Amino acid sequence: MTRRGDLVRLTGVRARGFHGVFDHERRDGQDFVVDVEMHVDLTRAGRTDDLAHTVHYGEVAADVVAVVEGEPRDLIESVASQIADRVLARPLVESVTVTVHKPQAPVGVPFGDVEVVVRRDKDLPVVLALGGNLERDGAGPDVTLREAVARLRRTPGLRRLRVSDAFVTAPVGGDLVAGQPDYVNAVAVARTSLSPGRLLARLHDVEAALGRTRTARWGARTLDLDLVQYGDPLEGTDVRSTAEELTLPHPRARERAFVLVPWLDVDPAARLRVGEEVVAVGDLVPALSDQAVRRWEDPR
Ligand code: PH2
Ligand code: MG
Ligand code: MG
Repeated sequence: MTRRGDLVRLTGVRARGFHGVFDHERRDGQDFVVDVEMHVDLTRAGRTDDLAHTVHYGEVAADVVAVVEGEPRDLIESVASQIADRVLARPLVESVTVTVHKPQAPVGVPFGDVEVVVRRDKDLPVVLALGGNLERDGAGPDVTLREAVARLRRTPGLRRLRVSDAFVTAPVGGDLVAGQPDYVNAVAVARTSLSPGRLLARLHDVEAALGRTRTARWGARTLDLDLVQYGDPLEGTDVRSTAEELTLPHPRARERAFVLVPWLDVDPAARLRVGEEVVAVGDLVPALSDQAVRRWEDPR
């Protein structure tokens, strides 16, 4: 996947602050000028004309001013990195460059400007569920899952991918899945700088490349890649969304042994947000013992 060059750039935000190492800087204050450059996928905002699909530059400017006018710091480096952290906390921002200028700095000789530049990428944990129950070109779902993992590993912006064992699971979904073959399921955990929407688009691309067709909802499939959780619920960085195209956390994960058992396999400390609570995945699994899940064994 190529990184698009879409940006939102806000420059010259000016505010008074009391940052600096010298007493007179702490006492008298001075102006700081800040530029913020944000990588945001603007495809959707451009198409829909909807502010919800981009970052609100007015809110970003208010964040900048709050940091500049806030707790005095010795270094503009730390002012810049505080601003970067706040900007990155916005769900759609994938990376940010913050420049803090200090045009009245006590440099001691005539000078034009002094500035520091910090660049930060988003880095959040994600949980992905993999599944499939149809052969593809004569190869079983286990082979398709391995190929999917290889493609996920090659995805720019997705790092440190770790995958559970594969599990053979009975189809869950009552009448909707009646008569379907067993599934092979696995869970991958990774870190990402991609926004939820961009990550989902990548999952759809990998599904399509590996033979997924979308006919009946919950129809048998070669490959299903679902985004289960984005961000860390213990740190409050998880994204919650009720949007139809991407509901986060995955609304049915909590009741599906075919997701929770592999997740626990790859991360015994796994936590899932359930409403306002954050629960240990290990505490959810015992109630699901009626769902058949067994570790897949390579027949070769
Ligand atoms: N996926 C479904 C519906 N039912 N059952 C199992 N065992 N595994 C799945 O991956 C699965 C399912 C819809 O995504
Ligand atoms: Mg699914
Ligand atoms: Mg899906």
